[in-house]
Amino acid sequence: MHGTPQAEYPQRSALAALTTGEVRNNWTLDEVRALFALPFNDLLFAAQSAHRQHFDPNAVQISTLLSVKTGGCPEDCSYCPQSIRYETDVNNDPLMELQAVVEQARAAKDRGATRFCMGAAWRSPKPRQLEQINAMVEAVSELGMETCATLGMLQPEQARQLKQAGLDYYNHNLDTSARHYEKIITTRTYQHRLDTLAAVRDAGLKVCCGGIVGMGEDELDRAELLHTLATMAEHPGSVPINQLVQVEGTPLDGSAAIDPLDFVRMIAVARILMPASHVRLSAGREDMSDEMQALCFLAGANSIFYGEKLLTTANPAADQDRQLMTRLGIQPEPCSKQRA
Ligand code: SAM
Ligand code: DTB
Ligand code: SF4
Repeated sequence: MHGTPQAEYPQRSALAALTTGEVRNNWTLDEVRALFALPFNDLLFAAQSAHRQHFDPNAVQISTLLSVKTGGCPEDCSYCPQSIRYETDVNNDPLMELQAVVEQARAAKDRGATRFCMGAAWRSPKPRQLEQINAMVEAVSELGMETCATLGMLQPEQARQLKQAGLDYYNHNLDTSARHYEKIITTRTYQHRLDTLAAVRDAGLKVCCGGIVGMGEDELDRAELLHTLATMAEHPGSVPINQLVQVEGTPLDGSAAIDPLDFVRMIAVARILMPASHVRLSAGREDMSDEMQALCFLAGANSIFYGEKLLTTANPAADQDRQLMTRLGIQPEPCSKQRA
């Protein structure tokens, strides 16, 4: 069989440009689509090369999630078991007590997590609720952990209060492309999400923003989501890529599963577009083989949620993850608060 001569390979020089790890905010949608169209090996080569320009390729950042206020949410996100509109097994629990949150954070730290992410099933926090969250942020910071919160939409003043309390990251996902979004959520708009992200960034908080795949979107939707993230004035410091966790009772339960290699492509394209950001292999790892996760790390994922629970659904057991990391020679990334 005659191979294609290297010199004639049309994408060779374009591919080399992708390996440099240059941080760009001017990607075109066509460029993003072309990345998705690359042969798998070329894509993974470029992603891993870009990754190495900015990160230790054998280190993964470890975050632990805690749902500090669970269920009963008025929003209609059709993937979410915490919406009051869908009948799921999730209980409605009030906001947790400060001491209980601190105990969970300490336990997560003892198990090796460096970031503690507190999630609340709200459309947006009320003033009294934000005061209570601020107290949690202060207490978790005092443990020497990085803090993250995801509480729904924020006004600029609320973002400033969280910053004042010592919050490091705020998670607020775009979830999908602007055009697919309307099929997933009707109670808040894409623009609401962009406004919250602007408030978060303007307050000096680090942005954690990504999306979900496996919600019936096509490749163009995935390209558009990543294009929106990668053309922000500043890339989000943390980009969670979630695979839909299908939960009985939610409208998206029963959605067609995506090809695992397409999930890996999503990670690789995110890595190339935002080479200096942490890309989190986020929800959905319970449904992924070790081999698929290894490919995600090769594609440039360098953060995970650690601990047997996400917010309301299962995550791999901590010892299972430790074993996987040992098999791959992956070390936990040191905490930025301890490095200083
Ligand atoms: N209520 C707040 C909000 O939505 O802004 C914060 C918590 S919410 C659960 C945080 C994110 O979790 C969502 O934006 C979505 O991306 C992700 N998420 C929720 N349910 C999920 C599921 N079943 N599978 C994958 N990701 C999910
Ligand atoms: C993110 O992108 N994924 C996390 C976190 N940010 C808040 C949430 C995943 C939730 C999965 C469904 C659940 O456990 O309820
Ligand atoms: Fe509520 Fe957040 Fe779930 Fe949407 S994703 S229903 S806002 S908890």
